Amino acid sequence: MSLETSISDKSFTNCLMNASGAKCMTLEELTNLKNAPCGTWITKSCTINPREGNPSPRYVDLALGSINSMGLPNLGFDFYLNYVLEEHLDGNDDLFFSVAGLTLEENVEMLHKIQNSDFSGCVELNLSCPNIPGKPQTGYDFERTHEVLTQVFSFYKKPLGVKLPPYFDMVHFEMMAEILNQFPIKFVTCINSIGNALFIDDEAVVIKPKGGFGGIGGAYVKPTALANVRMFYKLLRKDIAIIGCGGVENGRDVFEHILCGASMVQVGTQLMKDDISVFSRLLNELEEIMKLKNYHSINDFKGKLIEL
Ligand code: YRO
Repeated sequence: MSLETSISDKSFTNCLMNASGAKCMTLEELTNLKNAPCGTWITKSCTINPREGNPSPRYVDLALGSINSMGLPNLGFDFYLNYVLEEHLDGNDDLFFSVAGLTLEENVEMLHKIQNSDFSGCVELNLSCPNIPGKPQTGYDFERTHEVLTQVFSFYKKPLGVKLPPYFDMVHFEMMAEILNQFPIKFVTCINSIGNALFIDDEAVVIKPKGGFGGIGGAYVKPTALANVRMFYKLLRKDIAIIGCGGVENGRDVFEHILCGASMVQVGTQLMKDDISVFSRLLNELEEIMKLKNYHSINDFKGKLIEL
């Protein structure tokens, strides 16, 4: 049996990786991911300058998932560029570099530096980055998304994909897919957390920033994540791979993401809950399901969700 999968011109020994933001900010966390049995890993979304992020509590583990308003804490672009360049010197370009500039200009500046570096892995551009004040995040501003991708692909020639927020309206799926299909995008990652949710414990919010509002991950978001994976799998060009993210707690959840069309599956909330041992458990559970169904490879069931 093989769990091998591929994205762009890169192949991975298995379909699992962390979701950006989960245990991937510091060198120690990134080294743990490198040594874990995941197919690859991704760095924390970065900005040019290091950021402390929001005041704590800013991440809370919930029975059915998590809520966060981290505020993009990261060690700054130079740290992550140096990190991926050291991996490159080790002969490894099969990792993902997440970029989340606070403006289009900041994204362009970081991508120019990556373009001019020896890094030849994949960039995941986080479209949940703030946009123009008073406008929705980039991923919810379709015109702005077109403008961002036009600027980016005017000079960026290495493998690049986008991390999308969840969509809930069929016309929004179609509008975003129509835009993405115009660009040489290699993958889309569906989904980022469901934004601006509110969790209450007794009579109080549970995180400090933004009056308690934060992004939801975990079991709460799985049906939305699967719908986004499925719809983009159907609407996007066949050479654009889908990376599934959202609500992966066990091997069955990984299996469902792949059935919907995911080539790779990210683990966020459950990585925070279980730490790095989550990957070996998920791989064992996925292999068990594949054995029962007599599937020998990811391609035996990828995208093959049965519709009635
Ligand atoms: O708060 C974060 O750092 C964060 N949390 C998420 O669940 N998804 C994200 O993409 C980010 C980083 C980007 C942003 C939401 C802070 C603009």
